[in-house]
Amino acid sequence: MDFSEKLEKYADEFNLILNRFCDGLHCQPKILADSLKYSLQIGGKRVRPAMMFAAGELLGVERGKIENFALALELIHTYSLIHDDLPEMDNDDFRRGKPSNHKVFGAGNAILAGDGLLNTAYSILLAECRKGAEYVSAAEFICDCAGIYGMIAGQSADLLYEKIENCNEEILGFIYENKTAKMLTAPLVVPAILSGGKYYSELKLFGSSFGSLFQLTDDILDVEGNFSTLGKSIGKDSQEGKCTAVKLFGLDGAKLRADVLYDKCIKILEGIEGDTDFFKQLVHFMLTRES
Ligand code: GRG
Repeated sequence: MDFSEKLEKYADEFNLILNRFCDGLHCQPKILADSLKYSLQIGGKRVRPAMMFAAGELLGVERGKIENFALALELIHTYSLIHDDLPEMDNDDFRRGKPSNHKVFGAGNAILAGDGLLNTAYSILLAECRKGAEYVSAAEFICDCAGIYGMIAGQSADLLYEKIENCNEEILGFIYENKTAKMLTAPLVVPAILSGGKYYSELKLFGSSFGSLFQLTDDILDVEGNFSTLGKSIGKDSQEGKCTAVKLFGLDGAKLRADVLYDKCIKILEGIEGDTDFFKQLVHFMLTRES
């Protein structure tokens, strides 16, 4: 099976879990359930669940042990996209190739949809905590990645440094690490914790480097990408004066840094025993992606 077939297989397996979750959503009023399902089911690459499933296989952790963590993580990721698209944040009318949640349901309902997804993710994680101490540690790790010392801090810095000219490499590193990389480290570290700590440090470091590469290519695609493959508006970073790698280093400088991060990711993977081919190809996909 080649890389894209494997990614699709993981995404299909995850979508079964997600669809089962959506079928069980009967909250009232109906618009609340509709708005949650809309953003969960309009697409998405499902990179985070795929990474968690692949890391589970690498470390010998049963799928059943990680499924609910993958679900909670994708719920948190989807909430962050809904809130990120709001007029007061990134103000994006499109997400995953479709109108953003607030364009369909209005800003008030979009805020509630995001709140609802975050809240439900925490309920799922809390239920996992009943299973034992390592589940508590795994749940805590996800909460830390998503919270005020993680993604929310990164988003806050991202907003703060819009149009502020003294953005520098250190600030950019903080934004990359917190806004993007931590949510891509969680799917690797959760299986590591559940396996009793196998390759914990290596996978954490890999997640951080891979996450930075992910954001770097996102910055590059905002300049060079196109709407039809990306499914969201292009050119918004420079319109909004965001602190990005392209702004700091230029397009070529950003691409050079992406190559350096690619090499770093591969080197970390080479220090891990077992079949890391999926991750090596994922890194290559990220470096060369168009969507
Ligand atoms: C609102 C607290 C809060 C945080 C928002 C996710 C995020 C933080 C901002 C989105 C803007 C952005 C481009 C972030 C970095 C990269 C990223 C997370 C892209 C979207 O993730 P993908 O490509 O999306 O995995 P799909 O749609 O495939 O799930």
